[in-house]
Amino acid sequence: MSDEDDLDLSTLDDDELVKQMHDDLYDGLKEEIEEGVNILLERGWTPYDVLTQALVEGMRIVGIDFRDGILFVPEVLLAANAMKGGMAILRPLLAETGAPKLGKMVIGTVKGDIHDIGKNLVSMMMEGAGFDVIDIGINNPVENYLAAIEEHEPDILGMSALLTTTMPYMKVVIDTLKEKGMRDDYIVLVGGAPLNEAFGEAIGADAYCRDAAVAVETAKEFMARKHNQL
Ligand code: B1M
Repeated sequence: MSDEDDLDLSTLDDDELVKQMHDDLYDGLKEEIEEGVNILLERGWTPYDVLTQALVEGMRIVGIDFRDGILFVPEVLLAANAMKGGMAILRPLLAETGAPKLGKMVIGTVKGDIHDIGKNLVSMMMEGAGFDVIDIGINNPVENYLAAIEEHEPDILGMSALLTTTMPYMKVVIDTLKEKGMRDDYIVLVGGAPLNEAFGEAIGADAYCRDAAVAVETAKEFMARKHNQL
């Protein structure tokens, strides 16, 4: 057993614990991440602060070393699994606001893309802000989006893409909506690390959302405009 295994997370102060959680996320230690999340919550941290400062920041560090060839897919998968363990604890807390329902969103990651952490985070934050969210998962061809919007009749269609090779597929979905004369029935919001505002505009989305908090604000703004038009 290494020293690391013996470490009692509850003896660390907040800063040390958050740093340790970044290391534990890097090492894919799901149980330790879950324990760290619980300790921070017990210390009075808000779920949002735990999410952004401990988990999202930890994943940002993982992303840098993945990009630089220091970490590989198996390790990153373990890190993602640990992150999801922490997110599972936070999800009900973020959704627990009791806010009145603001609208409905269907969201999914586009075809060819299996990244889902960012999308899940957006779903959590949208739920927390009072939206009904129907998450159709990863690797979605246009047919899946069409089926989901037909079934659930959302106000908002959200799409996520993390790869430069999959982000153009968002345009396929939007163009299909246009062909079917349905484009203007939905607020289309897009997001994902390789996107930017210009891309969102070029493909005909209503808005590009840099992160989950921006997605919530943007969704609220568009819903307010929609209600004013009715
Ligand atoms: Co992948 N991967 N990955 N990966 N992966 C990236 C995206 C990459 C940038 C890493 C790198 O090289 N630096 C790179 C893409 C390069 C490029 O396209 N230019 C990459 C690559 C290359 C790959 C593979 C091709 C690797 C391989 O197989 N050789 C492969 C592709 C698989 C596929 O999809 N077909 C692959 C696989 C994987 C794993 C499976 C190992 C794992 C995913 C696990 C999972 O998601 N369940 C993984 C991970 C974890 C990453 C990184 C490290 C982290 C992504 C993440 O979860 N970030 C990523 C590096 C990076 O992004 N810097 C990387 C944390 C998350 C909270 O942020 O997803 O950006 P993000 O979401 C944010 C915002 O973008 C926004 O809000 C979120 C919350 O604030 N947002 C939205 C996202 N979606 C939104 C939707 C909205 C609104 C806002 O709708 C309204």
